[in-house]
Amino acid sequence: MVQEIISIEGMMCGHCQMTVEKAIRAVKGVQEVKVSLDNKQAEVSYDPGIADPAAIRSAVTRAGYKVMD
Ligand SMILES: [Cu+2]
Repeated sequence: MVQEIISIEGMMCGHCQMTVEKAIRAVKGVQEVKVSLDNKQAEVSYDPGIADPAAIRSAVTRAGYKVMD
């Protein structure tokens, strides 16, 4: 399992936080997601054999938010 922290821009409220969390959780291979509105980041644990970091980032983008790294 790989753990990664992704910086995300554009989250304004708890709804945004939930939207991002859901979007990342829907990526195949993602085990655990914790999105922090205050820190503007997502802590993601995933199986690197199944999920790839690009898929996680594009899920955030597709949800309407911006990945900062
Ligand atoms: Cu919001």
